[in-house]
Amino acid sequence: MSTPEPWTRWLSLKIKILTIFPEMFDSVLNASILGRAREQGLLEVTCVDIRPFSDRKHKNTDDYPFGGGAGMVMLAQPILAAMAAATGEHFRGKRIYLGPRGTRLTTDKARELAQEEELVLLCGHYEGVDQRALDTCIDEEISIGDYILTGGELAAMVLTDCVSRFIPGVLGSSESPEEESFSDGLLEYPQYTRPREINGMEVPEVLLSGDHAKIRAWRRQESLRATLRFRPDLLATASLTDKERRLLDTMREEMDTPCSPEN
Ligand code: 21W
Repeated sequence: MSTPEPWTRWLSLKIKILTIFPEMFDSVLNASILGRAREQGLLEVTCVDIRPFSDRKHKNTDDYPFGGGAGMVMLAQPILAAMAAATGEHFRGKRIYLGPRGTRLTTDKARELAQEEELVLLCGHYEGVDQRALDTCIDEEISIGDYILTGGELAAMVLTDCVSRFIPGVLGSSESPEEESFSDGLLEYPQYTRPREINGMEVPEVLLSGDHAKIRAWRRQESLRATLRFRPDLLATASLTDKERRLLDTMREEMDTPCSPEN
């Protein structure tokens, strides 16, 4: 057993997920980094099944939309009751609805949500949720991107995963949530591990040199190259030195030059 880091006691995030499909969450929350974070008590995630809160005879959670149209709408009553049970009397946190019209989830938003004591995530399913439930028990509506899912459950898992990385101690002590793609506005550099050669492909020599200044410079250069190639839009807002901007100009010229025996 390793010695616990000093922060294991004083910061933890509680997340309650309101859903009609609690079983969808089991494998995701128990595996890998999230599973470890929960074992360490850094993250407390519980799923609240909405269905038992329904006061209808067959515990229905949805009904036909007033005004007609395709699909079903989730009932306000079981959601309001489940939310009341999840928040109790002295709730101090944020109640979030995962929905396609919400504001887009970003790294900044995830960092901000990790500062909360408690989050309640409401997952809709089918064609959505009775607006009166959203109006009275939701603080914020969040979407994970411009594509249509079948429900909010996968979005709640994405949000839980990406918020958890900002809880101190969740990542190993050598990893930082700020050193990843997007945090400094650039994409990540390519990585290599053993063996040194596979199918005739070698690991870039500099990574074997042991010269850490040279390795850092190479990685920065390759981050710039990857960003130029895959997400050139990010370069407009990345903080770059004049030297780096000149390097990018050279890379752009190389990209525009077709490969031929003459050049
Ligand atoms: C899809 C719910 C479409 C509602 C009014 C008139 C949560 C999501 C979801 C879903 C509709 C997220 C309608 C990105 C997503 C989610 C299911 C709209 C049709 N309403 N982030 N017609 N994309 N999706 N219903 O889909 O719950 S976060």
